[in-house]
Amino acid sequence: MKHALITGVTGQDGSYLAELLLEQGYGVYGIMRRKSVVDYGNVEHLKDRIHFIYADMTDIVSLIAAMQESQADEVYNLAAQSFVATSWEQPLATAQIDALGVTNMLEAIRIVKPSCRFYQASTSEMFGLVQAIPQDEQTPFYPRSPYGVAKLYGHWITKNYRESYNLFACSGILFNHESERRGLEFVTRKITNAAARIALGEQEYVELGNLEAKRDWGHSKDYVKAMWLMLQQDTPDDYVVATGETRTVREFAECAFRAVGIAIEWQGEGVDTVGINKANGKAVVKINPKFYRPAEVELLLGNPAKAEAKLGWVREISFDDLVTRMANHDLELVRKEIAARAINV
Ligand code: NAP
Ligand code: F7E
Repeated sequence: MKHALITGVTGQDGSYLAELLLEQGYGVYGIMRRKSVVDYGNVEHLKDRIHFIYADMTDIVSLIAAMQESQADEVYNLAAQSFVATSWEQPLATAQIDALGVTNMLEAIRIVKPSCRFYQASTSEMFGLVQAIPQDEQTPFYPRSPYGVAKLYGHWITKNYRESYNLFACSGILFNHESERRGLEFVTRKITNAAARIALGEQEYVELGNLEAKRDWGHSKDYVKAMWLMLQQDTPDDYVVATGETRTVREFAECAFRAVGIAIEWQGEGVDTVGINKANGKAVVKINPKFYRPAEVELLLGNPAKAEAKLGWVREISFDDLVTRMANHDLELVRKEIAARAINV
């Protein structure tokens, strides 16, 4: 039985990857941070099937112990402070976790089991102020946030350990991928959750920032397959994983509201933009400049040709399907909240 160690197992991608690896018959080990209240996050449903190890990306001692205990054949380094907006508020913590944390993990592998294969969660945020459209493995990087800068270090140190020590180390340059398990602060889930609440009379409107930012959005379940495929190849390499389609935040909002039965009509411009529910004339989307970023990534559009040709990777979940799944999930969640409240009254 192969052993895999997942850092960030409680997160969105960690949970889908754990499901995939368990299906493949792996022994799955997952790194968890100690919290005052035990919280399995997105892997609550798998908590009896994963071997949890308490560790932290900023503490190499704990990562060495995790390698010793798991004897992992494959490490998937998904742990990160992953919210771009927070990286301006906590630039040092972001760098410690997302940049130096990668070196800590690579050193732990080198010390304990250098034959172990390594996946690094790189990101389209490294392209930032894009130097070409679409972006592929040859596109120069220009990160626009402390998060993007930290991830660029993680990307290059992975490449460096591959070249310096002959480690089987790969980076997946993944474009935005979302799901029913996405954190509520990310724009997609913020919108589907708010749309569901508005449709069920639990909220009046949602406040957003830059509606014109464009993203290449896929589903996390498809993207974790690409991670696994990268570590099954004969040689280590880096790959862009994306859908090849881009849409604005505004388009995502229209689609999400449509999925819960609300048709939106836009009025006004810039900070005065308002999304109106056509059926009753009420504002359901407003702009709050506090959600603007100090430096924005305006347009991301990935070219996944290499991943498709070399890994045989295919995206299975379309954009419309992604939005519908998220919206239906959030409608169900809000209905349950309402029902639970009714029982408690
Ligand atoms: P996520 O849901 O935010 O999960 C992040 C995980 O990292 C959580 O399990 C979190 O644990 C853990 N973590 C944070 N700080 C840690 C630390 N100091 N030590 C140990 N664990 C720590 O992120 P995701 O969307 O699944 O993304 C997975 C990875 O892919 C991240 O590295 C992200 O930067 C990268 N990425 C994501 C996307 C995307 O669109 N989703 C695109 C490209 C790259 P807690 O539960 O304790 O907070
Ligand atoms: O923002 C705009 C915002 O926070 C998307 C992470 O997984 O993908 C993710 O980073 C866009 C930005 O994701 C709001 O300005 C407008 O242009 O959902 P997001 P992100 O920053 O693209 C990359 C690939 C990662 O690697 C990251 O880990 O939406 N936007 N209004 C808003 N964003 C948020 N969060 N909230 C708003 O109200």
